[in-house]
Amino acid sequence: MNIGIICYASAGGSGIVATELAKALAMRSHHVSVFSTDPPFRLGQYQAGVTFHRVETPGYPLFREPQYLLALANKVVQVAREHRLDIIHAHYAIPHAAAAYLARQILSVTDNGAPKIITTLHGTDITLLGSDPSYMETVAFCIDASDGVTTVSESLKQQTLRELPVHADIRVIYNFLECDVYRRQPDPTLRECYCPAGRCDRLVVHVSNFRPVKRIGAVVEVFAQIRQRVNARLLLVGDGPDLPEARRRIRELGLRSSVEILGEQEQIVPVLSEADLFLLPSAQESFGLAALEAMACGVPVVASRVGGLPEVIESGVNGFLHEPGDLAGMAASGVALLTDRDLHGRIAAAGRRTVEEKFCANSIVPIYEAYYREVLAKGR
Ligand code: GMT
Repeated sequence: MNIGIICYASAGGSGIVATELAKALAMRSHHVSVFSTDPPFRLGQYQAGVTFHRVETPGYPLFREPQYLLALANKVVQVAREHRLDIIHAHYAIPHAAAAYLARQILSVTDNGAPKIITTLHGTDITLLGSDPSYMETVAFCIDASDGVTTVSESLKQQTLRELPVHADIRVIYNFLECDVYRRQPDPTLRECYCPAGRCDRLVVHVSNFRPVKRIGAVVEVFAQIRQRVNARLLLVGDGPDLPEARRRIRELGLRSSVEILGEQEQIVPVLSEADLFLLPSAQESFGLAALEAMACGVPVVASRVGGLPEVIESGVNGFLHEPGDLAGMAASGVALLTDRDLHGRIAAAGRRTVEEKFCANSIVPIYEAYYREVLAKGR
């Protein structure tokens, strides 16, 4: 198949999943055209079967805003003609579903047949933005106008149907990882650098794009409580608007020497491979790809019981979930994991098993392929 994948280039879960899907589809002999404003985070080196199409948004003094939607639809039309795309797969509804819809409309008028469009809803495109009255009508229209719609969890599917006036037949297809790549590969030099023997016993990690929904303040609070009982250090990986707030809170709590801020890191496996605990106290999480990456690398996760996280983590079995406000409970679970080696080993092994049983690329990517075929086979 010739498949177009639209995604954001920034270090967000939707772009990461779209990029991993593009690479996995190319490995399975499909031709994949990736559309974004920059080569997406984690696209990595050249791979046969994947082409990248940069969306340029030329400015004009009259405009205060870049015309991203029009430029993206325009680029999709050009590439669809050249590569005879069968499917345009929009990751994140805003505004990618609208760009795909516009491209399909143009191609159906001007060309002999248009590609089918599939929209994958990732989370905040519904929970924070799509359900906002400023976007709701257009987002709902574009979802219903898609030839296929998927969500990354059952929870997000139900929330979409509850909060938006959509009637689409939504398919749940879980996020996934390349399980051979996302596995524990210890790196003693990293350990020695961030948690040197004698000065630090355990390494706690948080990875995100530091937006309010991730509750960075809660990460620091939970770590502060853990630090009272365990000689641990915290690694913060990523960047975003709430990083200054995190720095302030770290100073306020006197934790400067116990916290290391690594910024955005494309290679996350080395860090996770040395971690002993992963904290994800988010306000909302439609799936929690970061938690899945940690589990794949044998790191127990303590997270909020929100959104799709209970579809990934069974509390007490392969991680721990607490109500978002229960920071003391999260800290207690963290301390238990960091001090009880048997518990840690049990939860870490169960986490890795869950990933292998349910979330590896080799079981999820064929589900996407089958869905593409199903959508291609049915008329609009
Ligand atoms: O915050 C991010 O990582 C990006 C965010 C997004 O909206 O693109 O991620 C969402 O999609 C990911 C991939 O499907 C999910 O794993 C995240 O749970 C989801 N984030 C939220 O729901 C807050």
